[in-house]
Amino acid sequence: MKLANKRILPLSALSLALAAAALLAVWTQSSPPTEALSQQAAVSAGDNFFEPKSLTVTAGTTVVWTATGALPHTVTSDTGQFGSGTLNTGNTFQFTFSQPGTYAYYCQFHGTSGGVGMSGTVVVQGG
Ligand SMILES: [Cu+2]
Repeated sequence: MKLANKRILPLSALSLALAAAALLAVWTQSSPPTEALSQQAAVSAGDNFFEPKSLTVTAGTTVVWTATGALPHTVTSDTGQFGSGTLNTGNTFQFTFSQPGTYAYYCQFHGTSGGVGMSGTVVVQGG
């Protein structure tokens, strides 16, 4: 049995080294470059509200709206800076906010500009 043990030990050490090398390779490949990191935030468009109604993000964040209700909705900027068109259930719309400020929007079917009815705001803070 002693001879058998001596043969197994080096093999086990080699297996461990190979496993460690494999793990390191996977870890290295799955680490994204720092400059490619981007922030995302999510808003859902329900019937008939945006959740969260007010969202605060840092500049450079991409906000993704998802239609989660049964009714069609839109994500329409009060000032015309962005507009989704009609979103049916499961559809998404995204917009990247690069400049700090407060961005008001509404649903064309269930609200109007100025925060009336189905509406929301995205507050963008300096990165
Ligand atoms: Cu709506």
